[in-house]
Amino acid sequence: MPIDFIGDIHGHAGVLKTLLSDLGYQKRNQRWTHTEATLVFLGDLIDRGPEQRETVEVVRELCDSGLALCLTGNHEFNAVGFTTERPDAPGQFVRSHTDNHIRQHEAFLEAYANDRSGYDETLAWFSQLPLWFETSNVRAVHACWHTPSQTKLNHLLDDQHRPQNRSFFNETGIPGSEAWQAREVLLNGMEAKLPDDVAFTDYYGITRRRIRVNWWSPGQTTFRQAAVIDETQRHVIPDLQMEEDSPAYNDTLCFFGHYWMRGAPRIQHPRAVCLDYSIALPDGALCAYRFNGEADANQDGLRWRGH
Ligand SMILES: [Mn+2]
Repeated sequence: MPIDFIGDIHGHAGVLKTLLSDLGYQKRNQRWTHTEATLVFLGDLIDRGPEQRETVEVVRELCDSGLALCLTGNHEFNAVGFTTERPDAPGQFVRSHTDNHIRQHEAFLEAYANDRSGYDETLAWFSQLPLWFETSNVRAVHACWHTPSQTKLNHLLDDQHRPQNRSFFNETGIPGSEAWQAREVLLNGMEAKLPDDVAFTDYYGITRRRIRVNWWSPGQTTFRQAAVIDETQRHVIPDLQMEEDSPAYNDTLCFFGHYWMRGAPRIQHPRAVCLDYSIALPDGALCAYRFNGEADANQDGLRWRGH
């Protein structure tokens, strides 16, 4: 049976419903049906967009119908972390309540402002979403497939890669801990620190000392080559040699989201396919891939919808 993978939705329920209809999913008598495919969502259902609660409801209905599985994204982790006190720092939260973090999460909080039990129940659902999906011929994760990080988290997860209990959020919420680093890699992607005394100024004028590492393309040996960044901004990254080359994924076909790709969706690598095409932006798209068991992804498998 084919599997449809769907990238980051960020509160755009209307576009999601259109794409689901394109893919042949129908809601009849309160129940979603499809005769020949199932779904895996790659996480980041919430934040940024206008219909966050509705997005969660649609995805949950599909999961409850037995048609879909939803992975956790960094935004679902952060939603749970926003209410989880840090065991190493009582009174502080795993997702700190800085002005910036509150602003990013405000619309989600607002959507549940008069419904405490709906909010609690949604966070409970988020807190049991799996961190990755794996069969013998396909894989999926929100940001980065990285076996060493998965191994480090295994003792906190059940056999379907779901947090066993709150200890997952406690342990992965201690900044700098081994579990924290492993969770960061899977949900936020790999980063590399520039040499001491080296920094660059990003598009928004923020001084940065780290880059997001492209973990899928081969042949990247400098920070400039390995950075995941809009092509128009690549020149601002120092063209210095990295200590280690970036990983160059070449294993079982893996789908992921997270990276805010721009332009028309395209297969950038036959085994590592990003399905996040920035639906949160006015010219972005919500992107899916219909997987039929092939070893390498092809352009014909991509489906998408814009605003
Ligand atoms: Mn993300």
